[in-house]
Amino acid sequence: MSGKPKLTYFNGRGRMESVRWLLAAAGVEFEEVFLETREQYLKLIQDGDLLFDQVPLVDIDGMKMVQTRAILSYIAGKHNLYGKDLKERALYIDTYVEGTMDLMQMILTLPFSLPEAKEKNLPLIIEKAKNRYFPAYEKVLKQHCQGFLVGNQLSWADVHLLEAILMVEEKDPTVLSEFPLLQGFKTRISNMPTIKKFLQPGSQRKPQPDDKYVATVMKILKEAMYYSI
Ligand code: GTS
Repeated sequence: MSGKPKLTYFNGRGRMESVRWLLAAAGVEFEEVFLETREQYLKLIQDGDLLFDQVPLVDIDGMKMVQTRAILSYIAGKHNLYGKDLKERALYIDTYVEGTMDLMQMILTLPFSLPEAKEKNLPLIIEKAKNRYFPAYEKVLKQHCQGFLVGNQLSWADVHLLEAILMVEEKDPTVLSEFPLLQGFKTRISNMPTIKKFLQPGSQRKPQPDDKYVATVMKILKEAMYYSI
């Protein structure tokens, strides 16, 4: 075994994309196994690798971890991206990450929605980004004045917020126009060497989900994954 974390998921963003982002930001190389068939997924269940019969699955430091938040907290803690004390973790980093997760979750589920729900929900998501989430992070940056959301160094909260900003900008490129501090934040964090590398073409960052990705996930999980958000 190479010692590199091994990520098992579909060949697309989904819940695993934030894990890819965080490992990349920490400068950690990782391997990926892509699920292409239902048999592969059933075998993971049979082998006892999926505690709740769900992916993401990350093989790291001799552990087979499931549950995205648990995986992300472990990586953040291991690589000094999780604040300097309990207060920084709970009051700030966990809180900010939960906010960006709520925003990202709405976008992640969009491709699995029925066409009419998709049409209705996209403007609502952008409206929420502009009126709820981005004003909150703009305020934090204004009050904190350190260039980062928490403390004076990069944390999981910054990496997660940048991922969320880029996801929303793919849907509405003007979304940051009213948020000057977030614009500066985006430029600064995007230019940190490990993150800059991850943003280059050819990295393990995944593209926006297309119909093929949605069909593969649905074939493997055999679920009618229609969400009504
Ligand atoms: N809370 C879990 C996490 O965050 O890891 C949820 C994981 C989850 O629902 N995974 C889906 C799954 O394996 C795949 S996806 O939503 O990430 O595309 N579902 C199978 C099932 O039977 O629930």
